[in-house]
Amino acid sequence: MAALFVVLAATLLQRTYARNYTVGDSTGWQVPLNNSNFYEDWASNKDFVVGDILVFNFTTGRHDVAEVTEAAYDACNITNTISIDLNGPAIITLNRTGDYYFFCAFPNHCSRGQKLKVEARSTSSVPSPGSSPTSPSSASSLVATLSLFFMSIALVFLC
Ligand SMILES: *[C@@H]1O[C@H](CO)[C@@H](O)[C@H](O)[C@H]1NC(C)=O
Ligand SMILES: *[C@@H]1O[C@H](CO)[C@@H](O)[C@H](O)[C@H]1NC(C)=O
Ligand SMILES: *[C@@H]1O[C@H](CO)[C@@H](O)[C@H](O)[C@H]1NC(C)=O
Ligand SMILES: *[C@@H]1O[C@H](CO)[C@@H](O)[C@H](O)[C@H]1NC(C)=O
Ligand SMILES: *[C@@H]1O[C@H](CO)[C@@H](O)[C@H](O)[C@H]1NC(C)=O
Ligand SMILES: [Cu+2]
Repeated sequence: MAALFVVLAATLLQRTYARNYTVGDSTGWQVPLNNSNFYEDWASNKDFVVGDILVFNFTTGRHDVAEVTEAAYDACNITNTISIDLNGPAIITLNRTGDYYFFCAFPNHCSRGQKLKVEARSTSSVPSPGSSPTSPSSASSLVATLSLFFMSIALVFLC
């Protein structure tokens, strides 16, 4: 019974680690009308981790989602892309740590602000090959272990 609760608690915890984000929320993925920092602002208060999913919601044929290098991103240079998703909504899983650069490769959409940079950090549940024991993830691992412990205790007392 206790083992079942631990599994249940672990499942609940796990869900808090992989999140599904709709880029731009209700605005979706389009050329921002009045704020060219719109997507930067959208990302600024979020904490992305490996496993999180970005949903770029757009109408196929009006926009696209290209993953590009930092240099291409900074210059809005659409010549070369790492990958490109032409069909909306595009679903991209952040499957590695580090910076990701996206823009819409339609002419002038990037320069008008349809660009997004996110940084995915590692989690305790999905350690990256490069993470060391002194990395910040050890702190979140401790928090995860403690909350799992208290959640199991709480669940046992509830029954
Ligand atoms: C994330 O959102 C997409 C699109 O709405 C959906 O297809 C997918 O199942 C969702 N994934 C999770 C883990 O919630
Ligand atoms: C800016 O544009 C967004 C849509 O892109 C709209 O929802 C919002 O109301 C606009 N804000 C102002 C101040 O015009
Ligand atoms: C995507 O955009 C369409 C049309 O604007 C809207 O109906 C739909 O609810 C949006 N989906 C999400 C996940 O925001
Ligand atoms: C865009 O990038 C390509 C290589 O990816 C480079 O050859 C070209 O000069 C760049 N264009 C500009 C305007 O920087
Ligand atoms: C992440 O996903 C992309 C696209 O699906 C794939 O090309 C890449 O190999 C994946 N990277 C890792 C580290 O799994
Ligand atoms: Cu576009």
